[in-house]
Amino acid sequence: MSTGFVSADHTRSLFTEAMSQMYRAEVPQYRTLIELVADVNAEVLASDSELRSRLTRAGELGRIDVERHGAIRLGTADELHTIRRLFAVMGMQPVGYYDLSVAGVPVHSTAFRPVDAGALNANPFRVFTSLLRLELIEDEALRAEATEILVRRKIYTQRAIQLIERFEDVGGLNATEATEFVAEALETFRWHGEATVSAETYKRLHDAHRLIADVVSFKGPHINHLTPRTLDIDAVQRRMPERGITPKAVIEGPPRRHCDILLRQTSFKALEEAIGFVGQTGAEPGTHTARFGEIEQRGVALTAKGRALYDRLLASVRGEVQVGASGAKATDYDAELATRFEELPDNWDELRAQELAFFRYSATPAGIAAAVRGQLPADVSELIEKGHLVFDPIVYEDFLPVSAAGIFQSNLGTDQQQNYAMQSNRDAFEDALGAPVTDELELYADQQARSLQTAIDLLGVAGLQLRPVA
Ligand code: OOG
Ligand code: NI
Repeated sequence: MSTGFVSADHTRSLFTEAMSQMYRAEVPQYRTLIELVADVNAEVLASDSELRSRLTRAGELGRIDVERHGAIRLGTADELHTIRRLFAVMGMQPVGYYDLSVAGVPVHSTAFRPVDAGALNANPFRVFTSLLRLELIEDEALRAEATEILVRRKIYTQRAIQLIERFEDVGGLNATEATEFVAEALETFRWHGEATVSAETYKRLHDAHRLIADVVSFKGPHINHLTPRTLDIDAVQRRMPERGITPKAVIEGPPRRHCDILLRQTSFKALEEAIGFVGQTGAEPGTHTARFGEIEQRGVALTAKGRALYDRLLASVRGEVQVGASGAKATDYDAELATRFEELPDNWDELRAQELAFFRYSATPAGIAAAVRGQLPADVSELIEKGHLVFDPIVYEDFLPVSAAGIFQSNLGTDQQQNYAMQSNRDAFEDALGAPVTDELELYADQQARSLQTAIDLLGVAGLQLRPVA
């Protein structure tokens, strides 16, 4: 029986498109960036047939052109609670907890995203969502003032709330409601050229931390950047200046490799945007710098073991070479990064055999044919060797806290490196959210295990050792 509901995937796709259109109008450089990324992706796909067939097998090829992540920064627990309900309408759930206060940014965050493979391939739209930690504002009077400003604002339209409630009550939205919901939800993310505070208040908030001013001074959590996925981030980084865009000095994350791992990201400097402050009389408008452009390249998801190795190698490079704000030592950093990462195997077989990364297994037609004749080896590695089983990397769908901090910082200015003594506070975050965040490693492990089980069922191998050991 048809419910008359559209799928959450459909609503999310409509929303992604609407957001992209809005951002295109708001930030002209975004359009330029999208064009550059599309050119580079087309070139890579034309020249790298191995990558093309891998993406095709994974069902990922179709999503690359629409793949985006956005970022927003919220001010209160209530705002975070409602955003969870809003994203749920679009099939997006909170995955992962990121504490950025360790990097001097007074927020903690999660990523709202689809979780199952079908939904991810339909449209993997994700939003890195941060909550300001007001308790990290030292000046008590300023903290109280910021809190008071934030509790007064309403970042969701009344109609958006009604449609969220309708979704929760009946379990879905029809096509008309979904379209209306997208338009209403979009309002929350719109840029507003008028601040809700005076220039003097803005300055005090800004002096405490630029990010505090960005969250507290405005009507809502304007979308801060919208990031396309490229298949060759080095090429895009190199070619940005040809199109009048200046990237940050280094690419965050792992070095360039044959087997891409996790996530590499780069961004270009924030825009300076004109702002009208409350009570402003002079002809000279104020300005605010927050929004920027970013691109990303995604690779295989690492297991806990692989991730520990990644974290150790990255920390050793960062301990050795600090890149200055002007880009000093960027070349040293890149060279050191490449050298240190030689310790992490750069071929798929080793990454799999050493259980450093997650893979999706499938039975080959030859394997299935052989299974009919019986007598397949009951060992994953042997099945792979004989061509009965193949494995493909599972793409990393999440974020990296060190990279995120680097992205935040390059766009906040360099004088803002601050150390917060206070502990991370995941419990408070989840309380505000009204739900626990999902552990991303469990999602990848589950996907790997299920793919292997399906392949084994198809091959009819009994008593097979399930762990993919060497
Ligand atoms: C979020 C920064 C983090 C990423 O891609 O790691 C981020 C922000 O600036 O609000 O977007
Ligand atoms: Ni980002």
